[in-house]
Amino acid sequence: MFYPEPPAILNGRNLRPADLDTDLPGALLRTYAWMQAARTADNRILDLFRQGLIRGTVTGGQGNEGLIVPLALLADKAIDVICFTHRDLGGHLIWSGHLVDHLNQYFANAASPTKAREGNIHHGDPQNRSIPMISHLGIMVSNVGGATDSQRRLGRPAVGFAFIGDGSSSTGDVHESMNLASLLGLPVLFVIENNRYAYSTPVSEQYAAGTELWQRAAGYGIEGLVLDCTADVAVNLRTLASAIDRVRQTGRPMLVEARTLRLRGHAAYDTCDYLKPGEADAFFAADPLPKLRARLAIAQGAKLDALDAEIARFVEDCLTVALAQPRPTPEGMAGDLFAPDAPTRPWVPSLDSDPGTTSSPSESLTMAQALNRALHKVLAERPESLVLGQDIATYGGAFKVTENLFKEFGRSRVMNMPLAESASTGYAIGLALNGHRPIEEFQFADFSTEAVTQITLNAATAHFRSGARLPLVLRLPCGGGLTFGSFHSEELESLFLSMPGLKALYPSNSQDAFNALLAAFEDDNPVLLFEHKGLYRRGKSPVAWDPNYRDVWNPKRLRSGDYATFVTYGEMVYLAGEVCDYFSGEYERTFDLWDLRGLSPLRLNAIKDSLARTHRLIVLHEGRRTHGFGAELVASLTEELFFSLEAAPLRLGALDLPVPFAPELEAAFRPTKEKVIEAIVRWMG
Ligand SMILES: Cc1ncc(C[n+]2csc(CCOP(=O)(O)OP(=O)(O)O)c2C)c(N)n1
Ligand SMILES: [Mg+2]
Repeated sequence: MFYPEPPAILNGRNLRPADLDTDLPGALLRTYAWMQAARTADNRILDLFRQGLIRGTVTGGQGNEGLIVPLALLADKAIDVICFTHRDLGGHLIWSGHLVDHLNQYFANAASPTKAREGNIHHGDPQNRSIPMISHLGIMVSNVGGATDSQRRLGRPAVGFAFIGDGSSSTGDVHESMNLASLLGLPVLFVIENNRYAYSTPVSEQYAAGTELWQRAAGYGIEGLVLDCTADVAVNLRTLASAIDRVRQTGRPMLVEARTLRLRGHAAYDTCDYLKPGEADAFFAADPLPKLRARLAIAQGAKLDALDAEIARFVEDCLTVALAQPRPTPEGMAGDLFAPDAPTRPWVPSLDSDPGTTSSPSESLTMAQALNRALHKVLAERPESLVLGQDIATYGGAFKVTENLFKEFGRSRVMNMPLAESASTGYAIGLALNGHRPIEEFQFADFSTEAVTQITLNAATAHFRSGARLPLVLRLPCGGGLTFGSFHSEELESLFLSMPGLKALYPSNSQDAFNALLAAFEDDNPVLLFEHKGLYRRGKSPVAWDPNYRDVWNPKRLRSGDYATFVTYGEMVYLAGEVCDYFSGEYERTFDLWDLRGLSPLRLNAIKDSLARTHRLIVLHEGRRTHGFGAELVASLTEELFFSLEAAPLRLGALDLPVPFAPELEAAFRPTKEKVIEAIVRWMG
């Protein structure tokens, strides 16, 4: 790619607080040059959108340069963490890359930072700690907290920058994240870009306590301040420099409300007819860019005209290059959904971690104990690991799976989290994006619905969008049969796995649970680990160090038979075993019984071979039947073998109802041995 040479002044991407004392005119000129470059590029992008050369939408940063340019110049691009939002082109230009790279993103060229898989300004530079945004505002704020904490854990005195619009300041994630940052002591500068409107909605319809958004800081026990970014740029540079320095030194978060502008409405298509008479004119009158220019013109005179012309030429040259770039092709798209297989870790080949202690080759453990041992092993052997969740520290978790870990590994590795599943998951995502490998426990799988955006739209799509690796294990105590009712009994695999980019394991015994935790931990993708609550203490079974622990991604044949192929997973494995006993005893019919174990990606070849031999398929799961995971299994298993089948596939699951509470009702809702036998007898005719 040819990169046009930028004007010399744009080769300087940094300002240090000392520069403001030693050479304020030079610092202001550099700030002006970047503001002008951002404005020129934003204006040209708008033109090209109107000409139909840019698709999607264009949400310009015109008017926001007085905030984003000083801040990006002052940040330490070598260690700090940032997530720009949709008014921050100027920040992107300063943080990393060349204007052509950023234009490639707008044009959705093959060479775009998202390989044209995301549009508009939804890109970042994960390798340089610029976290790509997703549309869902507020969601990335906790990611910044996590990645910044990761930097600090690695001994780097980083500051994180999290941007929030006046509108997005109403999202739950922003509140969860500011509270979390205060609780954990995360050095994040939260910046509210208050441009008075969220699309057409004024601040007064976002926040009942007036327009002083910075005052929210007090509610989280953090410092807050307000900054008029339309006023004196020199003052703003100094204020931002001292806020950044304060966050860097104290390690505490801080909230800045930046009063800024949105000169071109919400987006290119915005008619702006909701503005009051004269309001648009007032915005233009407050524009910090011409004001700064007028100030500099006194000393610089005609030199500024030359600089503007040079910047305009540079932007045009970059546009010419970007417009000539190849379009993307679908090649490689499917292969980029998941990060490639990660190397295995050099585990101590024993259940324990101390090579000196020779643990017995196998121990009899409950599934909860097996998971506890695996977590212990991971924490002991992998410094990049940490465990987080509600009540998991001294209490050891609602199901005591994390018992004693806190005592040994302490608060920095075994972290109690507040009731804030979305921000906690977002924090874990941020840690993972920066190279840590968090394991998050949801108290009950049900509460993961609080974090659906983080899990399905943010974490699951990260590799596809940006090539980033996101090693994250989400432990989900799931399933019913325990009289816990609708909100503590769900099976959520079909909800989550209908979205691309998540891996999932669902072990049914202690050995598989131990193996699954290691396999999930090693994976460079978000992995859902379904743990059926009814299996935590169903009994003890032998667990040994298994060098083939990754085999847990594959289905396992539990019994051999020839009448039908019987596929299930989770707690239903035990029920299915009893059903197999019944049919071999009463009907002399044997089933090839499979424990699926890996739910995503599906590896079905061995089961297909079985079906090619038996010609009959039974699929059983605990979750609801309609839209259930069994529908996918039946379709995937039979589509190539359809004409060899001797019976219609039998798909068994729960009733299509919320999980009812009373044991009598729950028994009617869930598959039971009697009901499964009855259904199979009917099916056999
Ligand atoms: C959670 C969420 N809801 C709705 C939207 C759709 N939307 C995109 S931008 C926008 C307005 C955002 O306003 P604000 O946070 O003030 O940022 P601004 O656009 O003013 O910079 C809305 C509602 C979204 N992106 N995210
Ligand atoms: Mg706004």
